[in-house]
Amino acid sequence: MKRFLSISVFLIIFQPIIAQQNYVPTNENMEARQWFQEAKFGLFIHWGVYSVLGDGEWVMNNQNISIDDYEKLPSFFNPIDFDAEEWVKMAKDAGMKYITITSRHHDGFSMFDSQVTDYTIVKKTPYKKDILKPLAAACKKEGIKLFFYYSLLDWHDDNYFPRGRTGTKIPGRADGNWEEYIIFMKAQLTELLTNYGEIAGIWFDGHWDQKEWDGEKYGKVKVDWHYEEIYKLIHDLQPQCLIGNNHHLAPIEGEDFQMFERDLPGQNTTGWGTNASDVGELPMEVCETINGSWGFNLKDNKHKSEKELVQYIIRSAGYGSNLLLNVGPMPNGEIQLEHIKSLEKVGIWMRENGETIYKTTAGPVAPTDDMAFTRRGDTMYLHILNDTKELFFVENFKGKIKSMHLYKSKEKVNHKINEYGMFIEVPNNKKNQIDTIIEIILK
Ligand code: JFZ
Repeated sequence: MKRFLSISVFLIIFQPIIAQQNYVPTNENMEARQWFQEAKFGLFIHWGVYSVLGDGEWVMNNQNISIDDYEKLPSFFNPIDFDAEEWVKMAKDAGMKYITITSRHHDGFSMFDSQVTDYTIVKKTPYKKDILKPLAAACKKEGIKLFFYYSLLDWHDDNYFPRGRTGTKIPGRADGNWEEYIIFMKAQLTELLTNYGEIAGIWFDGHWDQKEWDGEKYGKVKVDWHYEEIYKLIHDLQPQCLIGNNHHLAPIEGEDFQMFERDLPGQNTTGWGTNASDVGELPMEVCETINGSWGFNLKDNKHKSEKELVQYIIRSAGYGSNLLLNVGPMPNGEIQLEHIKSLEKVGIWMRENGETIYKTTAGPVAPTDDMAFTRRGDTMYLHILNDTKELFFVENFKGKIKSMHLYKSKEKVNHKINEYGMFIEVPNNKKNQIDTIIEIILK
């Protein structure tokens, strides 16, 4: 009895996350992972009825807007200037290989035609049209892959109960049934994976809402997310579909890639991010905003510069990771001009230098504030991002070098390797403000 008790106590305290057990990715899935690993750059889109208020996608929680009041928003959402082709072309011209769009965010509003709820863009907005449909068609036409972001957390549905740590002050929420909520999510995921052709991946978010928090650290997860069933459902419907989950933990069985939110892999600069010890073996993706917000924010003018954006692509690639760069379209369906302009500049850089990014893996030395390495076969690219000295030092560099020259101009670069690392001589007038790329061919 005592033994039984301690086992049950153990199970309660360390409630395991039950994952898709004995998951063996199919060949299609392994190929998709390879494609993903090589793609390096994608567009994240946070778009929902919240854009009407111009205060980010968390506005319902942040302003404690009641269920009744928030339900008025869809009637103002009429994105007559939305043009899926334009978005996809913009992404493609920026050098992006895929798009990840919010099909349903924490506000619980479905941006697609769903039969299992009335709270959808088709049934509740004057626009009346599914936006994922034309987006899927445009992506297919342009050879861009499409991922759906899907929120596990829901501030609107009563069946999201027990409620999590967020949205607790939103008036008008009632108690509901968790198992019904799981059935609902599975039905919606089935729709998303049946009605839009091939879907490259599902990007889950919201797991952390159900983690206990004592003000300093997270505790156990309060609910059973049924990941085993959900992940299996997705892989049964579309085996190549890559599953990622923004839970900030080590990968759970059944997942196909690992994401890092506003954080380079394993850095945990936010404090609530992923620890270095939880960085797994799966393909990686870093996500970041183009200004300071995910959803459209009228007052956010902290637009990142071309230098910051390009350098973040390089730093991510230096960890072997993709960058998923976010824009939050406006309620009229347009993307802010500032962001279109930024992406155009990034696209020019990628056309000139993409060879040093796409299809590369992490280099021999981990990135520092001043540099990042990428590598393809015997060719390595040293990206000098921040250099004030004419003699650039790379610590711990080992390896036999056949030749070293500036990328593109092919001018020879002098270097010396000793037991501490490598010294590289780059005259100041040969340096580039954003990135000085040195091509190193190994023996
Ligand atoms: C999540 C979302 O809440 C956010 O709206 C956006 O979609 C982003 C990409 O992902 O952001 C988070 C996730 C977790 C925490 C904070 C923000 N957290 O654990 O504190």
